[in-house]
Amino acid sequence: MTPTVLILNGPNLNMLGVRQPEVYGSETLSGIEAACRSHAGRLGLAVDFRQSNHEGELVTWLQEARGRVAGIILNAGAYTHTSVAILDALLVAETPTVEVHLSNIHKREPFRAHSYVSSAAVGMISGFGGHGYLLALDALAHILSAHIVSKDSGKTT
Ligand code: CA2
Repeated sequence: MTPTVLILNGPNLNMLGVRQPEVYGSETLSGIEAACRSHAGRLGLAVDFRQSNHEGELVTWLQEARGRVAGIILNAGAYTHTSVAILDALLVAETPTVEVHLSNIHKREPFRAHSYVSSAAVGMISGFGGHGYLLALDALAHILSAHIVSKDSGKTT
């Protein structure tokens, strides 16, 4: 069965391409979704792509990810910097997670430099615009293939 990657997007990311192109670029979220779907297909992965402006909905989707998806790509938007609830839900999910940000969060206001999500993620990609989602898919494909190899060889990682 084709492994599924859940790609979750937090508040205001539905406004991409409509406002603030100087910060977030001119790509729309549906353009990023289309690029993710074709890149994931090349990597042998399926994509479940979602966006919500509601913290609780993101938490519920992360809880439901446990055992259902092989990996998670998370751009929690502004909740990155505020949400212990999303961090806790990620810990519940126990699924390899790559954190993504369109902008370089270390080059902006100091409050954006701290992420609650990072401590539950395998790693973070920040500052490459929509291309960051494709880099995150590459990273997850690599992690998942390493898992399969280590399971087959009986070795633990
Ligand atoms: O760089 C990122 O991807 C962010 O996660 C985007 C969040 C921001 O709060 C984080 O610090 C970094 C904001 C997403 C808002 O997106 C908009 C897009 C167009 C117009 C207005 C907001």
